[in-house]
Amino acid sequence: MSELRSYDMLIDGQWRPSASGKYFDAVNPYTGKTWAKIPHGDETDVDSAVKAAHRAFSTGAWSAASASARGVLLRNLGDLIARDAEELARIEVCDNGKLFTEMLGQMRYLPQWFYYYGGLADKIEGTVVPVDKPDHFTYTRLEPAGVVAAITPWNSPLLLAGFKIAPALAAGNTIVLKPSEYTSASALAFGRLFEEAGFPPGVFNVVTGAGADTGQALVSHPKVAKVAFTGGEAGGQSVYQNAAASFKSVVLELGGKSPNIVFEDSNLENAAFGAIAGIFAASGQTCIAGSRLLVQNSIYDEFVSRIVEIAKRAKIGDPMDVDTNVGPVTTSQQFDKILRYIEIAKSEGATCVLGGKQAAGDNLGAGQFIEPTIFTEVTNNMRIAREEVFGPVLSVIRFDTEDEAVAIANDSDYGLAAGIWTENLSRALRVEKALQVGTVWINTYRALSYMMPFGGVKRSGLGRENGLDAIKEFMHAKSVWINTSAKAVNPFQLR
Ligand code: TXE
Repeated sequence: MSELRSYDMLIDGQWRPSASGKYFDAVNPYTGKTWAKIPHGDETDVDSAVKAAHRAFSTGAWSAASASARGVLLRNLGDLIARDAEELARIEVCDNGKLFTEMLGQMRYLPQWFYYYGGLADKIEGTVVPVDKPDHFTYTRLEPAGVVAAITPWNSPLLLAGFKIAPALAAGNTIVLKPSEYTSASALAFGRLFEEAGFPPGVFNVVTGAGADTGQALVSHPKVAKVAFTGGEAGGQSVYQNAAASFKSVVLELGGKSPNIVFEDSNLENAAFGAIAGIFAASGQTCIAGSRLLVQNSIYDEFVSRIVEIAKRAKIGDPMDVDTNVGPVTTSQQFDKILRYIEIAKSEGATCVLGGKQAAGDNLGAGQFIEPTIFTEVTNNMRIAREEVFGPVLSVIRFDTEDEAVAIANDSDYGLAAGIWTENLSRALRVEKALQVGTVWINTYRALSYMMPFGGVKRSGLGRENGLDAIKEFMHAKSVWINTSAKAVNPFQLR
């Protein structure tokens, strides 16, 4: 995008600058240049957006709409996302530097969240309970929580927003979205589609700004009922604490240090592709990165040679070029952090067999690139095996037995995902059962669907996104008791 763009925020169906008039820069990680100006929302803007969402929730067209009518609007929105997929993908690449092919794939898939939850909106039923109290008829009604704060990161901005927005709207909630300060533009472009789809004003609002001020003000706002967050551990902890102060419930999708386990009886070619896809896709900037590759001793050397050969062929360059395999790192902070971890790994005694530095060459824009990096002889107590790097850095760890592989895999503060590569079905199922994680991929990696629950255990988060149950994360059951007896009851007795 050549001209400098300027965006407004979406509050109560209106496009506005921030109350303070301040803007911050959206910087293209490939060119290093500012490509857009984004309003810096503060507490005043957050308050206006939450109040608008609260009004839309409690009065007016949205609160009066039937679940079927909400479903129609969600499906309309899905159609509009499909229509604008290319433009939305281009905006995201300008902001996060990930490959255009990946972001376009995400934008073409995103409508499915709105079709799926649009279809589910009018299929959420309460229950009649055969209660053990005579002369009572009892039922539950599932009600929306209220105003949902959706807080999203920079790596897959709109896709991860869709995980939250589609089920929350289907359930009848209203939304204030605060996208990452590094990737705000696609949320604002997405906001334009709500009016066109027919949503009443205030149902969907976008406030842009940083986490520590704008994000915190949103989480702490008394009229927010529920917080759905994807991001790093520190941000997640702060969100959890601030939400607890006002008794808000949360869904937290945080980081990972996922083990990708290759047994000697696997299809080595498939496993090698799976290992590479697990870490170098998206330059490793994904929470589900298979950053710990556990390889059985008997095939260790052969397998390392295979993955080094494949990784060497990766084409580093312009993320808009469809032939590029590895794009730039999204932020300068992230770039510095990855280089720091590479130095830590070297100082801890890991062997760098590929990469290990900033990439050099033509067609590398402003140069914010890290070479695909592979460390061997990593042990699970090293920091490179314990802490989330969020970059194209793979740690290869040896194991001898199945039990040892499971013990290493589970010896982590995180529990988001894991991969298992074996042709032995019994082994696959045994190991899957033993792994303490939210998702297991067997002979595949990084597969994702709106239909499959997604989330972590341990420090990887709380709650689940996607799938049938995700809609209930945004609802609560109201219990209704009806006395069907004609008799007067003793007022001093518990019924
Ligand atoms: O995430 P943050 P950052 C990991 C990765 C990365 C680290 C930090 O390891 O190096 O997290 O990345 C908002 N109250 N992941 O700093 O800060 C923030 O504005 C309210 C994992 O980019 O967690 C943004 O909108 N909001 C990850 C969102 O939270 C707050 C994806 C995420 O930002 C807040 C990205 C606060 N106190 C990085 N602090 C994944 N799980 O996919 C921050 N925010």
